[in-house]
Amino acid sequence: MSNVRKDQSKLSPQEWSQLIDAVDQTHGVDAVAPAYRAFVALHVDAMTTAVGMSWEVHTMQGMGMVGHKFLAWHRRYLRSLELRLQQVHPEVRIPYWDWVNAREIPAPLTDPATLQRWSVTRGTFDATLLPTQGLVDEVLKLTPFVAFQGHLEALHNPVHNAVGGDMGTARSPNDPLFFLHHANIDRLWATWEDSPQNSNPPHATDDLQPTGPIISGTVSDVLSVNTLGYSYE
Ligand SMILES: [Cu+2]
Repeated sequence: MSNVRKDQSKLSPQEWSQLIDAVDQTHGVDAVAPAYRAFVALHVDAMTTAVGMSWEVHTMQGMGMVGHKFLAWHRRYLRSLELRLQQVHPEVRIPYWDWVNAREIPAPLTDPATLQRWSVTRGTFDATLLPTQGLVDEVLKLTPFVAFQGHLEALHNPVHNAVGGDMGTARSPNDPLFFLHHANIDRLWATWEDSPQNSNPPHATDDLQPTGPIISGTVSDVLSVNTLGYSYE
């Protein structure tokens, strides 16, 4: 199995340049669908439109919205982007940003020229907002699924705010760092799933929405990363 998502700190310069080039090539006006901007637009819809909120992708306090499908939806969403990037460079994998151990934004994704090409905005990075190992360990012990997912989503939010700019908004995927952050969240879920005492989601038969080139199938279709064709190093 070569579809292994690596820790971003272990990527070779060549792996970084292929990843960045694959993102570049999905940005062009004549990029094959789904283009990068379609991924961004879908996430904006998920957070800002009444229909999008019915997809139950995020928990939004004060709006009565619970992210029943937070983990499942983002797993499908990341995998779709990864498959799209592999149409450009078949060797590309989405690396994960383990912010517990690497408490800076990965250097190749701080290059001003690259960020400008992608129209990415960033705030003032605040590493003190990044979760610690102790917090991650607490969340990994939680069961059943609903408690685990809710706390993992809550733990993931401050990372968005630590980076700021696009990452702190509904269009957070405009910053490709989004995908490295969410790959780490997905990896923690996969780790949790490996424990035999942990239960599956109560919403397993629900469809992931909206059905289209990026999102399809049900929650139960994405409960195994191996079935989806990848794994974590
Ligand atoms: Cu999201």
